[in-house]
Amino acid sequence: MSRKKLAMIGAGNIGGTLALFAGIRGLGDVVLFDIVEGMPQGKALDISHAAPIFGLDFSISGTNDMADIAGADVCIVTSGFPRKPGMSRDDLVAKNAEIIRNVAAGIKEHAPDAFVIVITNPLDAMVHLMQQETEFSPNMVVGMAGVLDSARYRSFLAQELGVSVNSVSAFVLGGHGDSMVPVRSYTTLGGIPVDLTLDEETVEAIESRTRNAGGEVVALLKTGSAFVSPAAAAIKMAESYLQDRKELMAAAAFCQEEYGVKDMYIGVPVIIGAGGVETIVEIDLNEDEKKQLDKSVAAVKGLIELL
Ligand code: TXD
Repeated sequence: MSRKKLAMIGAGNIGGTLALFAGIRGLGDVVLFDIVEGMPQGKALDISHAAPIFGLDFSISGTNDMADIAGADVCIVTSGFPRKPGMSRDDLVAKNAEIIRNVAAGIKEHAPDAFVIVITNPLDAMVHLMQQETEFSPNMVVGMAGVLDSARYRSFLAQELGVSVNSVSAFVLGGHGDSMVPVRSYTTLGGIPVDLTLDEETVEAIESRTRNAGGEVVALLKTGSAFVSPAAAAIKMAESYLQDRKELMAAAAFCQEEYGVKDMYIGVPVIIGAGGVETIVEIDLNEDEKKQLDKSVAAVKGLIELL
């Protein structure tokens, strides 16, 4: 059985890290595509030199020709530009929308059966646009944000509690922006509700830090945004698809009426398997969480209207 093929559309900070992680996790062969001459080729060559050291058998190539993504099983899209200090994710809309339209046309032509994971910001608007432009079935187009935001929430909680990250279960729903919704009522330390383990003020502070975690990294890096954790999050999603793992995770999925959301992408709990986004899981939210989610949906709607 031939290896799967993953196409990384955009070979920048996240794209290059995606390629490396895909190789380390043995997900399949990798093609790195970018418009910058030579850069994807150079990154692919460098990663191929690491393969013998880690004993990784996969082919990896870089290209400036979109046709080389032909037949990809998974396309992970980071093409676009990251925020600079002081920029909001919304400031990226016009700039990145044009890029996503071009990329969508290429994926539609060369990888019509691919599961498409969009990372480019502003995420919820870009994944919505990707599905519209490719006209792929919505279950085959998903946005990566919730896995990252949930991981940030879990990381801060685990640090505060002094426990293994494996013992903290949490997820963040809604848009990938300041209005994201850490769902405290489902956040537990090994099944123990977080409200029984930490005081209200501490949890509030952690949730606020989670909302701003991307901005915190941008402010420290000054010349770019987070790239290791976003890449890890997208690889987790690709793995669940390629290996039909049917893992539950938070992701930007197309809601037709779920959570009262009509025909748009928003971060919700989903099951990802060989059918792509196989199920959107509806959970009961408390009044405050419902209010926060409605606010987040409105913020995403505003972004989509800018497209
Ligand atoms: O959780 C999330 N979804 C966010 C997403 C987490 C972190 C970063 N987020 C966004 O991902 C960020 O705001 C950007 O919009 C994307 C990619 O971030 P990255 O840090 O990888 O940006 P880079 O290093 O600038 O890489 C972008 C690459 C760059 O090499 C460009 O040359 C390329 O995109 N690019 C293109 N590639 C292909 N096709 C076209 N048209 C194109 N235009 C630019």
